Amino acid sequence: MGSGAWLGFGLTWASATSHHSKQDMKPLEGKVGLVAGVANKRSIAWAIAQAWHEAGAELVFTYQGDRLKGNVEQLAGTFGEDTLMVPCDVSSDEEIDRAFDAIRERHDKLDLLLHSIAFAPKEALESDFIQTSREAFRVAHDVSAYSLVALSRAAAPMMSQGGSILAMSYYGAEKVVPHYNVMGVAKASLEASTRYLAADLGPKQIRVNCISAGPVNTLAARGISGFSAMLKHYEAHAPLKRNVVPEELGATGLFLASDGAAAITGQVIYVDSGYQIMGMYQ
Ligand code: NAD
Ligand code: 0WE
Repeated sequence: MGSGAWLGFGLTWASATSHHSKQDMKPLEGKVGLVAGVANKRSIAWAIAQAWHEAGAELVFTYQGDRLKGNVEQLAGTFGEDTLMVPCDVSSDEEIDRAFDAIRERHDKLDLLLHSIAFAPKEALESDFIQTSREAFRVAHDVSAYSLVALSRAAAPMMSQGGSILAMSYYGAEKVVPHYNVMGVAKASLEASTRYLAADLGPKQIRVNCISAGPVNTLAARGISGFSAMLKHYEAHAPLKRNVVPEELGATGLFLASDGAAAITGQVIYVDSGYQIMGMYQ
């Protein structure tokens, strides 16, 4: 009989014998997570942070710069006044080093890392892909893909009990999506980086996965011309005939961080109402 077997008095064996049994614990109790990419309450990073927090994780937040400091303080502050928030522009090695110095001062280990960061210069998302400048290509790949490698390298030595690294991708990594352009190429690099990192870090029981999300109305999506048409397109053509909601990205982010996903690494999990399976539209 398992340790969770019914004993007949409203108690399981585990809860009768321990105040902190595994059965009573939230799935991420005792875990420490780093969340990179909260800009505001609509951010996908915030949805996943809320799911991780509700599951019992203690979270640290990094933000891009002073412009977003207030937003992150207001949101993450609701998790407790002592929640650690550190600036980290991921295009700077020095800022990444400084951020991890601050994290090591507070925490002696890390279990979870969320990378929810992307940027390409606006003009690269407006003209044809063939017009992409050397500089726009460099910036898109630096901020949106290389940063996962850099953050993983900094985080891994703190993940001494294993860990889960999660990054956000999009369908434009594998198929041409008009105007997504160099961001699609950078997402392809992010997904390939996920596989190579998973291979490097697997022996340390650190898992690395991507969620490929359907379109969500966030700051990064706002101002993309034709974005509301894209939401309508998914509603019309995705198998589930609706768009994804941020809570669903939170739930999958929690699953991938939890023991339920203990043997899943190097994968891209689609949270897109099934859109990715379609080859022609009905
Ligand atoms: P968002 O604008 O809320 O988040 C993007 C984040 O990237 C912001 O917090 C911004 O500060 C950060 N960032 C950009 N450049 C940075 C830098 N140099 N250093 C540090 N941080 C930097 O938008 P979002 O939609 O939540 O985007 C989060 C992730 O989800 C991105 O990787 C995006 O590609 C991905 N994604 C978004 C959608 C969508 O439709 N919104 C769909 C699939 C995947
Ligand atoms: O990854 C993204 C968008 C990321 C993004 C957004 C911006 C807007 C502001 C990266 N760089 C910038 N640069 C800016 O100056 N998504 C998955 C959302 C998105 O963006 C699109 C999409 C979708 C979906 C752009 C064109 C077509 C589809």
